[in-house]
Amino acid sequence: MTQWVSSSEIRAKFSKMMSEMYQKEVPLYGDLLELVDNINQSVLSNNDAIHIQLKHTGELNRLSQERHGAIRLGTIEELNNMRRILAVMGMYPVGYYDLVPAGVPVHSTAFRAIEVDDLNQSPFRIFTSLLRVELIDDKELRDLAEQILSRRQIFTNQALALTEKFEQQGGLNIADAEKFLTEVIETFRWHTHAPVSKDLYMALDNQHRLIADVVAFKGPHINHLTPRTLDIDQIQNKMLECGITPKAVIEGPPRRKCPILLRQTSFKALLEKVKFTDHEGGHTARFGEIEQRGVALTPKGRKLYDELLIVAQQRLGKRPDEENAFQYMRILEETFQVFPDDYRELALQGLAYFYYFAKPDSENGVWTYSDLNTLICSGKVEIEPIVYEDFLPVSAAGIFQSNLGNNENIKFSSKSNREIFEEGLGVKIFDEMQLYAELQSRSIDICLETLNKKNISMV
Ligand code: OOG
Ligand code: NI
Repeated sequence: MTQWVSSSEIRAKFSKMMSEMYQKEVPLYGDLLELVDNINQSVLSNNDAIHIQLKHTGELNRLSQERHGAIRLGTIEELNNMRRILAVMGMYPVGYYDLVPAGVPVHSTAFRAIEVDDLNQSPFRIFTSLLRVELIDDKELRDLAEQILSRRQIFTNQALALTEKFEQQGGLNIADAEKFLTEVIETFRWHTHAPVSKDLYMALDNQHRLIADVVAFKGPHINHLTPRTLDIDQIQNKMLECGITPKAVIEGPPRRKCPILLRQTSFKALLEKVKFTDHEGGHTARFGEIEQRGVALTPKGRKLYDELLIVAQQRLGKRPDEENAFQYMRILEETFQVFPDDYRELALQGLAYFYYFAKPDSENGVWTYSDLNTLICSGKVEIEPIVYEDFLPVSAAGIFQSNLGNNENIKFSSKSNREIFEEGLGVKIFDEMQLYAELQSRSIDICLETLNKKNISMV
């Protein structure tokens, strides 16, 4: 029987190839990687608790691998084929993010692995946005944009053919997998030649930089890659020293003893030369980003997070920028004081998701779900945070905007359209909350089973 290469292996290789390509295309990203690696090493050697926690949850080995990248697509057909291609690498759409209310004319999902073992083999994700071309208000320009997009083919024939082969056979052999990767990477490459005139580029850019970034180029160049850091504040402060200009503020929750969800910052997109069909010009789109991940929140915890974020932003009274960055961070920290900053408390109050582990126990009794808090408090059960693998719409909008120039005050009047997005994908989007809840309950089942078995054998 033919041996298929595992999807996780293909994904790990892909992530590595993307990183190599992006370091060549954007050398500053290589400098950022070096900085991240140095700081991760120093945090690990100075903080035993973090070291043990990462080891316990299987995250230690994946730390130095890439975490995520992002692309922007132009049509439903592109989205559909992207979904098929990423499925070959074991990446599935998780979470729906509508960025239109935040003034960014896209809706998005993140393709990623779902099972813990697969995530630990390669956590690579691609935040994938679909441009809402229908939101271009100038009809003539909109028609032109649609025409240009409908004509382009962003995948090579071989990439599509091998994807079909995968779908038919249920896998790819080594030679096909290698070929698949070299073909697929072409879709994400940067092109210095743009297939539109400079005037058209300017007209698109005038509507929104994002529209130009999608419509004026041959394909969805990867626009950033993001390694995971264990101390994002240190990096934010050190970036300038290293000749890298950071965005004004870190997106997401404030610094805490027990990190929650996701904190992100980036260096600003660089101006790159572009050859349009008639003249030379420039385009800024590609940047580097860093993320620090914390525990995944339950719907109850997430509600509290969203509420507190709004309170903090209202207290600041305007969009966070260079001038008020320090003030915003202070307000954010003050506002989040009411969010418990202790893992046990987060678990007891049902605010975050955890893995549950049985500790050796000698007491009789049959434990059930309702005893969990008692078991945690008496030390019979230990918990470790389940890391948040997804994204945050407000933060994502902040990342987009810091790299798209200043047309951020545009208000698009359109409703969220998850159904259209899913129809384009051709599959349903996974609900991230459900995935975390399942992980937690699986670990609780095993934990209780272990404890109860011990009790029975003691009798
Ligand atoms: C995607 C921005 C969102 C994140 O980490 O939240 C994102 C983009 O700029 O295309 O990557
Ligand atoms: Ni990102």
